[in-house]
Amino acid sequence: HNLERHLRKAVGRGELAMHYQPLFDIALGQYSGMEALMRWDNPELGEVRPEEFIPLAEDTGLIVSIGEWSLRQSCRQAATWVSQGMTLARLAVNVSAMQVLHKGFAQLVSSILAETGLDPRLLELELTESAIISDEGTVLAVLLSLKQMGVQLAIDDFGIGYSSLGRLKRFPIDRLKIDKSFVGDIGQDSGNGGIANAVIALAEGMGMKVTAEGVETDGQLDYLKNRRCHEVQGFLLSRPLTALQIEAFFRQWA
Ligand code: G
Ligand code: G
Ligand code: G
Ligand code: MN
Ligand code: NA
Repeated sequence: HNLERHLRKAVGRGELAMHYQPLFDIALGQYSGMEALMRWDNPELGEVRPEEFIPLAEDTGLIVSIGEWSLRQSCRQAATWVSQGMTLARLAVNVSAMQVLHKGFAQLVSSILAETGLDPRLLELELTESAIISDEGTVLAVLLSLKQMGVQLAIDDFGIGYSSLGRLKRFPIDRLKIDKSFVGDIGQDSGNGGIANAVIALAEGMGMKVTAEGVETDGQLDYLKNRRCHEVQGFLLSRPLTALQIEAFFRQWA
């Protein structure tokens, strides 16, 4: 309850910040975009981990306003970077199921794009499987509006939820992100990459792109490269960076 009280005031008090984790095209060995990740630093509580405050924000409904802040802030930052000549490639932003189902979500995205001037084709929204298992008609209509604007859609943490393959096929999804637990299995006796490999094949079969998250070792990177995974993300390549660190990253690499 204490946490909730603080979280309610976090946006207004400027305690939230966006960090950005670079993504890499495996075949080209090149930067291919970034994922925006929210951070919360409270004067009393210190840094609260997203694993702790995102579920609380979802349970209390606060995710609707906090998520709107996150989307606007990261689109504004990305548009600024583009105007400065940086090769953004792609900005991926996480959205919770409750945000997508909240009335007017597609309109909100459209307004934020218009207001910030970010090219819709540079924006990708990462949905969890819970977003696509909820009321099919409603979600499908929202996703189709987003696709019409040119926004790209990804399913995050793929494989740990309950989405049916039939529904996945009917939805306008561009990309699957292999959950980091399955990437962590690569090179372990348990699992040993079988699920990661299956998700790569599934994406291929459905004509979708595939990104592996949580890549921490050269062995995992080699495995994913050999199996033609398109893109990787993880501490091996880069941790999530502050906006200032991203600018230094661009000066060095892009
Ligand atoms: O960055 P980290 O792995 O700690 O994030 C933990 C979880 O919080 C992830 O599941 C991620 O999708 C979620 N998350 C991070 N930033 C945002 C955000 O801006 N909006 C929403 N809705 N979820 C986020
Ligand atoms: O659920 P989602 O995929 O949005 O969460 C991304 C989270 O994963 C971020 O909070 C980020 O900090 C974390 N992350 C990114 N790369 C790695 C990694 O290589 N290993 C681990 N354990 N976590 C990672
Ligand atoms: O600087 P950092 O610790 O984020 O980078 C870790 C490693 O990730 C680097 O040694 C490099 O091999 C790889 N890397 C980071 N950025 C790029 C990039 O833009 N292009 C390529 N090819 N590799 C990169
Ligand atoms: Mn994500
Ligand atoms: Na997520």
